[in-house]
Amino acid sequence: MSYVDEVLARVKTKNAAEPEFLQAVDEVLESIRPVVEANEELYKKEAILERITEPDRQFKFRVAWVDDNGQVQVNTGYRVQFNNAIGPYKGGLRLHPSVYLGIIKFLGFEQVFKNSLTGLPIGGGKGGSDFDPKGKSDREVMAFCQSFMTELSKYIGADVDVPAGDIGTGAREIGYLYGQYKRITGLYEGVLTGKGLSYGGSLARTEATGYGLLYMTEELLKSHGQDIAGKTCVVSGAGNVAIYAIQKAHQLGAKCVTCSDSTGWIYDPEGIDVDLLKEVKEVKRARLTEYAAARPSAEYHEGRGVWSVKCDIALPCATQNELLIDDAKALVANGCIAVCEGANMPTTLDATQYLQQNGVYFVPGKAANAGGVATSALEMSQNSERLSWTFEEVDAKLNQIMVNIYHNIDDAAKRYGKEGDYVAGANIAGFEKVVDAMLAQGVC
Ligand code: NDP
Ligand code: 2IT
Repeated sequence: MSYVDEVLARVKTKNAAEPEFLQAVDEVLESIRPVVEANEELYKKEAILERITEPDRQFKFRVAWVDDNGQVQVNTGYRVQFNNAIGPYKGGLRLHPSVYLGIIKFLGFEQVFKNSLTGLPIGGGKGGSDFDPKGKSDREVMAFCQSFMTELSKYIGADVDVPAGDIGTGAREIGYLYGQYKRITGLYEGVLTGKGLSYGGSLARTEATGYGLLYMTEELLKSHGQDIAGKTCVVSGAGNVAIYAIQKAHQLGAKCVTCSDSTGWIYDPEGIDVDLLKEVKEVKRARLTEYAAARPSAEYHEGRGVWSVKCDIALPCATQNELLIDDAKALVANGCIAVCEGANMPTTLDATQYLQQNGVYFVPGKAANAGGVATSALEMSQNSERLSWTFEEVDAKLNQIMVNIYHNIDDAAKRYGKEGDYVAGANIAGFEKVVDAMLAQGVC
């Protein structure tokens, strides 16, 4: 049995109840096979694959808080510190009822390679809770965040582990978390990113993941002799990533005709009205039915369905495993030429393979959505030097980082005879840097 197969079998036995984590490990280990085969003896002796698939440590804790009726509520909090070979642990906090250890581990594992691809000194981690911010008052969200941070503060620090936003964690939650960290530790330091602009946040961090996704898409198309202007895009999600992906797509001359949330989706043939979407989702925290009610050109549909709309480019920006094999078939049948993932692992393995086999350019989330964490690292730099850069400065760096990532993953794929396979390219390029640092630092 090859070393990759041996470790895959062991990881499957050890983590049998965590299908998302197994899916992420499977994809990475399968696609780095050629690198491992070329270094099999060394990697096996050093147990590189065992070490890279086992988090450095994971915390699981009770989060008790009082709701508006005076009732005590209990949630579970998590922080998985996956790998800090190339820098302090870095990764978001997800607040969603579906959160359990397997989700946080899959996200933390992906983050290791993503953060490596940014070219910046950040290791991989992830955290969150099964708390659902939906329908909660601001006071309830604050009570949860304060209780969550009271425990989390023991494990993080500006040079140790720097959390940020993810699903359900936006500017409001980061503010409450930061306030509590400061209160407990007395430290005014860059321990979180995605902070408000009045207390150490970076300009362009809010926009960064969506903008970065479009900078990647633009470079991908350019490298294949195509122009993003004039293209029709379908987008899923209606949160932070989706909103700013749509905004940048429109600035680049493309048209996004869909978005979605957890209950339904919008088809708007005139192009999504970003200001209205922001009002509905960021300000009112309402359903997409409100978007449709305010916009005569928009149709609202219950359930899922954005991938059935004819498009040139698909941008999944909601959550994991939201683009399935039948969706991939519909995209191919409708002439889609590119899928770039704004979310983490939104496309299932069989759907990914189908898209690639049918000539669709496919850029995985760990490369395509890396602009968010890259800009978080830029926020850390600004906090360290106690300065803040202009929007244009940060945006220009973000653009350059995304262009560099595209060429790095393209080159890595070519080096191993897998031209155009950006999944392999991203995993190989991300892996190489982390392994180099692990080997240099000895057994740990
Ligand atoms: P938000 O919470 O801002 O938005 C998430 C969106 O996806 C919402 O519209 C939500 O619908 C929808 N959604 C969430 N879960 C589901 C579900 N189970 N089924 C259907 N729809 C769902 O999160 P973000 O935009 O920040 O994150 C979106 C994705 O991007 C995630 O995969 C995240 O990990 C990834 N990501 C985020 C980064 C960031 O900087 N924020 C960086 C890189 C990746 P509803 O409004 O109904 O809740
Ligand atoms: O998945 C991700 O990269 C994020 N949620 C952003 C993490 C960060 O630290 O900015």
